[in-house]
Amino acid sequence: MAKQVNQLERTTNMKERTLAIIKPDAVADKNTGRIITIIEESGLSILAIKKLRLTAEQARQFYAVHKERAFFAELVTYMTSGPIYVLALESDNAIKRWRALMGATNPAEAAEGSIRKLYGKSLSYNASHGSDAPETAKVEVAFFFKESDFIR
Ligand code: IDP
Ligand code: MG
Repeated sequence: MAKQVNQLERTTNMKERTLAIIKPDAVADKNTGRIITIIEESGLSILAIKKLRLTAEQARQFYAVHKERAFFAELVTYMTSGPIYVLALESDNAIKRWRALMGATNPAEAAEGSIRKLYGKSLSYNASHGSDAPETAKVEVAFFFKESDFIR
């Protein structure tokens, strides 16, 4: 029994969470459903999903790591320009899997069939966000969700 429980814990611990955002351009273009279909068909599970509009303060805080970059003000304007969907996703290797589905930051360099290739317009207006590492995923998921929001 104890062995089975340990086995179960190991299996559970292999699951990883990541934060996905369907950005304002993709929502305005009515690509939300198509992006959620890609998520569902990939095997990533949606633990929680929410529609909201970021305030400038929230956008500055969420993207604080980029605050010294030349594009920071443009990024905050873009991310607050309309509603977004935030999703907590879970699977084995969720962070890498979601970033692979999104494609490269610049849609022009993103792989054929990736979300940014399909729906992104430019390096700034690139349709989606994904956490880039386990530490950032934890912070980003907690930015929008609490543990009791997650439904399996
Ligand atoms: P990522 O979203 O692929 O992780 P980051 O380098 O973390 O890429 O940049 C965050 C976001 O800032 C990008 O998704 C994009 O919307 C925007 N961005 C990144 N680099 C540039 C740039 O050089 N000019 C304008 N916007 C940019
Ligand atoms: Mg990033």
